[in-house]
Amino acid sequence: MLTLYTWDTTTGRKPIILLEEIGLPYEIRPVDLEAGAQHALEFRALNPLERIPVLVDDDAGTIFESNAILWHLATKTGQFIGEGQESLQVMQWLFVQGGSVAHRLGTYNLLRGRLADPQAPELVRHRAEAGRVLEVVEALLTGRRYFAGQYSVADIAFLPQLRREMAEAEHTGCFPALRAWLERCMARPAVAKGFTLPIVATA
Ligand SMILES: N[C@@H](CCC(=O)N[C@@H](CS)C(=O)NCC(=O)O)C(=O)O
Repeated sequence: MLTLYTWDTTTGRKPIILLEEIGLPYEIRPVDLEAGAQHALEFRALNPLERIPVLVDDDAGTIFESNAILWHLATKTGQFIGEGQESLQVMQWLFVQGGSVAHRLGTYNLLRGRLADPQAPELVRHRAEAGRVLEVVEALLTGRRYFAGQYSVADIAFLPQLRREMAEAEHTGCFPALRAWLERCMARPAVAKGFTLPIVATA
């Protein structure tokens, strides 16, 4: 059995999308971050970092860190992991997303919501960093349909944050290749379901 501890956040949606793609049965255990459930003793026993998502795989053990969960499920099932050099690219983009892009887009999103002055120096700096990320992704997707050639967990890793970012008015009319990629991904039933599935206890 696969049990996913998660919540309705960009990071928390990633493994749901993949679980919907691969079609293995799984259960959801909501971890209400607003209520502080991530600090509960039982949850800390699963992830001492007190962060969602966490996957408990009865066949393999407990794993946290969203992109590690994606990698685990993809290698376990042999799906969405790429072949040959594509697989190397999949791993590369997982590390890039988790190691720097998540932080850059996440920090910018946070500051945008907090700082009223659009010219606040901190906001300007982070807008530039986020913009650089979006330009790199736009250039990449201008030459290919998905991050690593075929649709893979690399796309799933980037999807929730890039979807949120593209919904911002400031990007209206920009990044056509990124938007086309987003539409391709959103047309997949598992992706659409992964974004809308209620995060409620399923067992
Ligand atoms: N790099 C981690 C980030 C995990 C993370 O920051 N999760 C957030 C929700 S998106 C969380 O659990 N926050 C709880 C808290 O801040 O107390 C991953 O990809 O899994």
